[in-house]
Amino acid sequence: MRVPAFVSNGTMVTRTKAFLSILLGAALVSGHAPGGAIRGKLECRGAHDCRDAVIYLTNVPGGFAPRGDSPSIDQFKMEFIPHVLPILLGTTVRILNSDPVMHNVYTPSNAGDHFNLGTWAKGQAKTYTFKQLGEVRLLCNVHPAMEAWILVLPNPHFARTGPDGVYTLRDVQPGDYELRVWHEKVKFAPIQVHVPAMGEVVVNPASQ
Ligand SMILES: [Cu+2]
Repeated sequence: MRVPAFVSNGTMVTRTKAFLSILLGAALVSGHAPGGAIRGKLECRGAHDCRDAVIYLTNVPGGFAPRGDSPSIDQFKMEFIPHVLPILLGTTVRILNSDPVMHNVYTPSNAGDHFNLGTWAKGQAKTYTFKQLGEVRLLCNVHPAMEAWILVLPNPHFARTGPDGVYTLRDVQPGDYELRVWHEKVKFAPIQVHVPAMGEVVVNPASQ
């Protein structure tokens, strides 16, 4: 069986499975899809599991405005929750302290303009609007073990994984894209993806 060029996988075995999945997916959604979908499962060699990876697309044409609501990061039981937050460029993030101790929030990252939002008490929150693409490492200067990541992305086509590494990017217009995967511990090579007019593409990225 000829393997279509728009399926990218690590091995021939998964390529064949992926092709069958494409046929099935095309049959399920044909006729009423607003766009295609990209879905799959990560393989995170070298990491404990695949949680908190971010799958996203680059070179998506068009302008994208953030939604009105502000996603939140909570500081709870001495952790930032969630540990990884992907956002669209221009999004305002609310950072809340839910602990009975003071927490600080600062970043050494360029994409966060090296901000230091200060230190605040339980029940209080501060906001920051992210205006540069890239990864922002969040830290607390009171508790060195606290760490989180915000990924500032150019379009809303992104997903964050749970431990199983399964993801879906929905409502992607037909076209050619570069799919990238960010993970705190392991690296992935970019993958070229073609999204057809109908149906879905299965892409199972494996870490390097
Ligand atoms: Cu803290």
